[in-house]
Amino acid sequence: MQIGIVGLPFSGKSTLFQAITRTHIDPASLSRGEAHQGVVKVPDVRLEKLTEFFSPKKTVHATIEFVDVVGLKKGESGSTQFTTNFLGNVKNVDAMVQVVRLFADPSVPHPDGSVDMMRDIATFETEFILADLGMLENRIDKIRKQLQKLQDEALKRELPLLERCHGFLEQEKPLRDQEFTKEELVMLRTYQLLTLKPMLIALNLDETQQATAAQAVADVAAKKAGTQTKVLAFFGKIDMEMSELSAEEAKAFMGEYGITESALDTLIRESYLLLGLQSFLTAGEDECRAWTIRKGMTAQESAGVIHSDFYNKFIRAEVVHYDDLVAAGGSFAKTKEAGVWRLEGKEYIVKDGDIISVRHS
Ligand SMILES: Nc1nc2c(ncn2[C@@H]2O[C@H](COP(=O)(O)OP(=O)(O)O)[C@@H](O)[C@H]2O)c(=O)[nH]1
Ligand SMILES: [Mg+2]
Repeated sequence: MQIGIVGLPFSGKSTLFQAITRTHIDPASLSRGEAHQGVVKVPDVRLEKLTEFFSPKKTVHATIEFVDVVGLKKGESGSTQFTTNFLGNVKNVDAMVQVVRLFADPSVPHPDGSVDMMRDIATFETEFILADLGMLENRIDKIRKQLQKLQDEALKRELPLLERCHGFLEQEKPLRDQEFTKEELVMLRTYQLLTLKPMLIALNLDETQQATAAQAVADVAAKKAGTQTKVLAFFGKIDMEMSELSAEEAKAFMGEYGITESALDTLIRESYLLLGLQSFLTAGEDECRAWTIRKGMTAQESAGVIHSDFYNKFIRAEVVHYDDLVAAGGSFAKTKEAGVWRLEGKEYIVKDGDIISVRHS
């Protein structure tokens, strides 16, 4: 599972990438436009609390992978060119964070000549819709020709679905906002459609624009009302400087700028949710840990994430929700007294924040 950071040239993609992965990319490799990927810890206050309760030897966070998607270039005409190389790179990611520039800095050029967030957001939407349309037209053509030669049941089911998708795109509706059944989504998966990928819009502001951040987010959110697209703001320059500080230094620094919560922590958590992921927890004196599962996974499947033996030899799961453990002051014994500690079978659907201990043979 991978989140792609996309956006116009100079919008702040590499700045964001370096801030969340806490890495420094060699400026020479940045200017050569090389792709970079990095694994990022998903911030989780629950894990901090469990670490307080159990003082474990080890605390392990869930992780997600980010990639700085490259390949978007300034075209002959002067405006941005969405090359097949770039679109091909985007196909490979599972969800996107689109960085949109709001910072004004005149020393940083804008490929389209001025800072205009709504225009830049629309540019991406249009290009992705066109790419999907082109792809679907080719495929629909091919299927129609094949069906004239031979009556293939799978293709017969696929054709009306692709035609429906084509219809939405013609009305400039991204596919992520349309309703599909599970089976339809399976059929569509092979096409790696760009407008079907979950999207988070991340507005990149200057430190001087803090007062207007909430309004900018509200404006874009209003524009995207009724869609699946999420919107948030970050402060590229400050966030990058902050990522180089220790935890205490970062706190003092945030205080100076009047920031209460790191925008990047929110962005990382939202990205994780965007992928349809959630965490269950394990807690004990050896280790406190967040494990990544997809929404809807059962207790047995979740146990298999810890170890394949746990899947094969699964008997039951001891389950208590994080909130209940906190209410019981961190004592499993007290959660039993309170009746919130349960034994669950194979088919139990694990919830975000469940603390689980697997009983196996
Ligand atoms: N003033 C200001 N400059 C920024 C900010 N974010 C990025 N930049 C600068 O804008 C330029 C382009 O940023 P970069 O992250 O390389 O953009 P990319 O082309 O999207 O990867 C760099 O010189 C950054 O230092 C910001 O929030 N404020
Ligand atoms: Mg870059």
